[in-house]
Amino acid sequence: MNVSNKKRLFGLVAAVVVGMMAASCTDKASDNTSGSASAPAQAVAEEKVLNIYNWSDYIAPDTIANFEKETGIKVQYDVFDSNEILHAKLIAKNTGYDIVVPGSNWAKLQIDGGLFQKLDKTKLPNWKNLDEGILKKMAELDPGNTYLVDWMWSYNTVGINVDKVKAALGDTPMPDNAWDLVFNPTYTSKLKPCGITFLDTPADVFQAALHYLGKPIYTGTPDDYQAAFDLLMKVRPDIKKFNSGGQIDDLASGNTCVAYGWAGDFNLARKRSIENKAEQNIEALIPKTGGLLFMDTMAITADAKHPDNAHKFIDYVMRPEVAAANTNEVTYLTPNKAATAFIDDEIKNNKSIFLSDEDIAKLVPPGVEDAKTKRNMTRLYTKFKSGV
Ligand code: N2P
Repeated sequence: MNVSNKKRLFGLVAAVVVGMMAASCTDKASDNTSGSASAPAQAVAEEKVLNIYNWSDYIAPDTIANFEKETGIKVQYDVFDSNEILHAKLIAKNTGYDIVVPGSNWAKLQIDGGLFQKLDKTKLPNWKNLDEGILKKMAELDPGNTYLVDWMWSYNTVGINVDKVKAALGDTPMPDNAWDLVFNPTYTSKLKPCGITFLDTPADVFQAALHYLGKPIYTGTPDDYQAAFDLLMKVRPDIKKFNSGGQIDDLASGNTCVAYGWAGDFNLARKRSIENKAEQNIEALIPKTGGLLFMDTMAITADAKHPDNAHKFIDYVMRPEVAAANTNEVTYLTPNKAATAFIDDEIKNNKSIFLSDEDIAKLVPPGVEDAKTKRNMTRLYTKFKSGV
C-alpha cells in the first residue's frame, strides 16, 4: 500500500473516533495502573509462558515456533472467530490470556472498561517500524497509542467462486454491486444450489445489511434494524450456513460458492485451494458501494500474568520480516511500514489486498453500537438465523 493509499485509509479511520466517543460500555473505566507493565513490581522474573488469543487463520505457521525457539517462552495460542466471543470473555475477567486481538472499535470499549494495561514502549524498540500515519489515526481511538498495536487490517465483503457463480447465474449477468449476490433474492435464489454462507455474528451481518440499504451502519434507529431484518429474512431461505472461520475451507474445497465475510480469508481460500490442488477460482470482490473496514489490534489484558513476555512477543511481531511473513501467509495487510519490502509481489499486485486509492476511499469505517442497539441486534439476529 503506497503512502497516499494509507493517507486515505487513515482519513476514513478518523471517522471512527466520533462513533467511539458516543459508544457505551457495560464496564466502568477503572484504574489499572497497578497491573501496568511499567509498574515497579516487575523485579520478579516471569515464568516462561505466554497465553495469546487471536483470530483463526491469522498468522504464519512458524511465527510462534520461531519465537519459542528464540526466547524459550512457551506459547499457548488459542483462536476465536468473533469480537462478540472475545468481548464476552474479557468482561467476565480472568481470561487467562496475556495478549488478545480485538477489532479496534471493540478495543475502544474495552480500554474504556479498564480491561487492558498500558504498553511499556521502552520494551518495544521495533515500534519504530510502524507506519506513522496508522499510529496517528490509532491515537484518535487510543490517545498516545497507549494500549493498542494494530495486528492486521482488511474489510468485510463478498467472496465468490467465480466459475461456480457464473454457472449458477446462467444467463443472468453478474450484478453491478457485489452486495446483490448476498442480499438480493434475484441472485441468492439462483446461487442457493452452489452454497451461500454468512459470517456468524449479529454485528457483522446487520452492519452489512444496513450498508446495502444505504443506511449508516452504526445507526441506533430501531426502524433501520427492522428494515435490515426484513431484508435479511428475504434471503434467509437461500443461506446454507453461518460460519466465520470455516469459510476458508468451504470455499477452498468448492463446498460453497458465495460468502459474506473477510477479504483476507477469501484470498487465503484461493491460495489454499491452489495448494490443495482443488483449483477453485476464488475472488474477494470489491463492492462499488465499498467494503466495511476493520483493524484488529493487539492489547495486553489488565490481569495478564506475563506482561513482560507479552511485550517481547509484540516487539517480535513488529520486526519487518515477521510482520511480512504473516501477511504473505494470510493475505491480510500489516501496519508495519518496514515490512513492505518483504511482502511477496503476488500479494502487492492483488488489487483486493492492496486496494486502489479509489477503493480505499469507499471503505466504510468501523464504529460501535450502543448497548441497547446491540441487544436489539442480537434479538433480531437470533430470529433471522432460526428463520422464523
Ligand atoms: C482472520 C480473520 C480476522 C478478521 N482469519 C476479522 N477481524
